[in-house]
Amino acid sequence: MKKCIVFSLLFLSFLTVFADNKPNVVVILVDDMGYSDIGCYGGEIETPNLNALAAKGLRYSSMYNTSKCTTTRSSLLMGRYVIGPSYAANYSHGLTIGEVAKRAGYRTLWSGKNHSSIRPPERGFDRFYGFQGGACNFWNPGPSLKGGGKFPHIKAYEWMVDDKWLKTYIPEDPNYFMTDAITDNALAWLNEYEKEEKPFFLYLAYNAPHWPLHAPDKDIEKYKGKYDAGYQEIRKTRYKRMIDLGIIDPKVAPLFPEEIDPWDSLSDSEKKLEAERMEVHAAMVDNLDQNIGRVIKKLKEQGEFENTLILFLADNGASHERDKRAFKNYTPTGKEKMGGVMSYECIGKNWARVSNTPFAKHKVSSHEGGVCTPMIAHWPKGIEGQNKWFHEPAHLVDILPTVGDLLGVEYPQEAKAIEGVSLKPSFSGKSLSLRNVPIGFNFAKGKGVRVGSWKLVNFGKKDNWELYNLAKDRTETKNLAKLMPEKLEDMKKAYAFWLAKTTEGLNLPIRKKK
Ligand SMILES: [Ca+2]
Repeated sequence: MKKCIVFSLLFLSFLTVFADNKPNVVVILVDDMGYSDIGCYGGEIETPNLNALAAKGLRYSSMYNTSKCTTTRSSLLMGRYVIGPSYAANYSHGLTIGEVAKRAGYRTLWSGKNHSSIRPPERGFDRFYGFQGGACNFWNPGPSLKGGGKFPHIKAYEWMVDDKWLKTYIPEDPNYFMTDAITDNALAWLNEYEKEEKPFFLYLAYNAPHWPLHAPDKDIEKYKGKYDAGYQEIRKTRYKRMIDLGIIDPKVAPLFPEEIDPWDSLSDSEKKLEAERMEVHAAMVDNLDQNIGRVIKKLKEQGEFENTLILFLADNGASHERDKRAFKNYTPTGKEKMGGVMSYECIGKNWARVSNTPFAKHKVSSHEGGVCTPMIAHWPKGIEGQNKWFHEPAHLVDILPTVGDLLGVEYPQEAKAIEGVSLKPSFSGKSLSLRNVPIGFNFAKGKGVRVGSWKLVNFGKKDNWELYNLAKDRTETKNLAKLMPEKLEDMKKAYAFWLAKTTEGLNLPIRKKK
């Protein structure tokens, strides 16, 4: 540890000289969003700000997460694979991404969702606004309406607001909307630290478009009628748009068999409700894009945009969860305003599979629809070229080593080794370094490993592995397990190796399910 401290002190002494060259870093993580929801990945949802970042930056076609909120968010924090279903993690084995940035003398800021068991101010973050848990009512995360009254509040999580921990949080502002509030806090910090010499690391951890489906009326209004054509038509249209935009090659990425209920089997009232659900989902993504636009505007006003690395990605694929409208002790009357504080809606499995077009499955699956996320990297001073794609597989455990690499922080050897590799070579179109452990997946029923173009995957079946060559079959449509038994065995060994490396020496505490 002494070496590291000496190194850090030496590094800090040079920091003032090199401060101008060090980029700011903004990591934007969104929640339960499908691979093709945003415009620059083929979606019909209006996302002009993200599209502009993509047009001037770099898009990743095979970026992976862990298929679930809490494990993704913990993996991003620690630069290691945190696996499920026990939500077990050990945060004492190394540095958080905030601690890495802090070692480089950065101002470290985190606004939004946590969903790990650490407390951000104790683990490298100067400032934190947000909540410790998973899902919230976007209009009011507290346990009751202001002034009292029942409503679908999910769970009252611990919050930090204005640098104080609160057991629950009922906002004073009658117009409070969480996506806006997460941005407001981040912008206030950027104003507060504008004159400061040191660069900043900002983690914008949004919880949209996770259920419940909540959005401002003006944003929902834009999407009225847009989903009336139903699951099959919207999915086909998306797929065609992805081909037309050159995002996928239909020869190697056929549309995965749909596994979706026929739209025509729904009654008129069911169709209306289903279409409205997707309208609000679209509004939530649109609203996210508007908020990201506010951050971009601020960076431009402050003259920081050119030397800020912005990474945008999702924590898992679109969610199939909770098709039913009733929630715990709250049963809706059916008259609640869609998207409002009293409503509790989810897109459900059918729309989730549309959101994840052209891939298979959804959140918690290790198939591509669960684990593959869009990712945009934008950094005019650090990324060569514009409107580029990077096709090698990468995983969000790579983000911490990327930040360490860019900021010049040596990861302490005493700590459990990080498992990702730096993404910096991708910024100039070069291959990533060879990995010590392959990219792997394990959450509940989902298991998998990716080595080169090969992927082994299983969803809930005992030793019933599927094998795919993603170079020829990007959408996992041709299972080669029976045709290629030797390859299958090799990949099973790779998965076992990954699982052993991921868990070794951590003495993971197992959190019992309540
Ligand atoms: Ca999530």
